[in-house]
Amino acid sequence: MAMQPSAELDELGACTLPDTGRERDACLEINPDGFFIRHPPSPPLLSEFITAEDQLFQTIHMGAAVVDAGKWMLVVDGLVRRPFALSLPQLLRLPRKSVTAFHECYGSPLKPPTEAVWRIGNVTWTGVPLAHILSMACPLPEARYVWSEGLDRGSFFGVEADRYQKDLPLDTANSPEVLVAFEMNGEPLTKERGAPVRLVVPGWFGTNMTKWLCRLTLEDRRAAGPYTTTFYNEIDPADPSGKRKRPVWKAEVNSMIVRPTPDEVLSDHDVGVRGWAWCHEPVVEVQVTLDQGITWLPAEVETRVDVSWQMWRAELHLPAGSYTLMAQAKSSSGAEQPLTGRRNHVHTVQFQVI
Ligand SMILES: Nc1nc2c(c(=O)[nH]1)N[C@H]1C(S)=C(S)[C@@H](COP(=O)(O)O)O[C@H]1N2
Ligand SMILES: [Mo]
Repeated sequence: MAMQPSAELDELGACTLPDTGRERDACLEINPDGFFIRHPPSPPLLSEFITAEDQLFQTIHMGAAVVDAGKWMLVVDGLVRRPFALSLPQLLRLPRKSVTAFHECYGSPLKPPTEAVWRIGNVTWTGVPLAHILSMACPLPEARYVWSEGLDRGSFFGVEADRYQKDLPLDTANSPEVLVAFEMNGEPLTKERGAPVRLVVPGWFGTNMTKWLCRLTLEDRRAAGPYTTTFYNEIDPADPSGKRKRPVWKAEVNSMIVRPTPDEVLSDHDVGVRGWAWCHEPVVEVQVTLDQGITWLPAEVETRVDVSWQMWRAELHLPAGSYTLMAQAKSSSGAEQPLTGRRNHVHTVQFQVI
């Protein structure tokens, strides 16, 4: 029989709350300080299903938190009946699971989302389902959002913040694939990935996956910090008035071409085209064109594993010539990549057959 949530907390020896803000004492320093991006390798180099740690992009707004794992704790509070704090050994005793998911950065929150940035990879995360942790706290009926806080602080393009803070609607927070994660690809998180613990929200843009996680607070409204207000709200491309904003939450349908590589010269007339496609929901169709979209040929799309990216392939027989290849993915609700002008527009690769 499943243990009652509070019995599980007692069994773990989880403590009642520390004084407000004491969880932040686990941050020893911010080092290096300031904005940092590790750019991803170009699409042809992302040919493996699982992206290795050293091939996966990194995005850090204010600086990397250096965390003392011995002092680290996760506070769960707000609109709950049983607020509590867990140490790292206590977290590691909870039931864990692994989820394979694409990992995508939305791109700069300072620029309009008109260009493709290819900050993408696909990895396996291991952690405790967030739903499990939330259920131990017995959320009150008025709770609607989970606010998450990171131990980092500082400034990002002139905007000061005393913490990185994001929010998730409670129904998303309770989906079984959302994790309070401590491993990536079977290894403990590195400092830059958010060690010792980060949030992972498969299918949602990376910005929602708070690194150096230290606090989860249940609230009845959205969070009001810079990372949920000033940054990471965009004009909803589906709004006919072009004014309505929406949070940068679910990743849109997208794809990229891995083979042929840009400007490749192929002597074989049988050309194998390969790429990845991904979306918060499964990708059901990919088509390719060699004539700017006048005629499209279907590609074969692999089934998704958890929330992974999906390989697609097309075998073409081509006479000698110069080619411009484009690929377009469609997701299960019928969303398609736009042809131009948007961060997820179709990828184009030019190559030659001789
Ligand atoms: N605490 C904290 N979490 C954060 C960030 C950050 O700056 N601070 N950057 C976010 C952004 S924009 C992205 S895309 C992902 C990147 O995760 P990665 O660096 O492990 O690839 O982390 C997110 N989580
Ligand atoms: Mo990002």
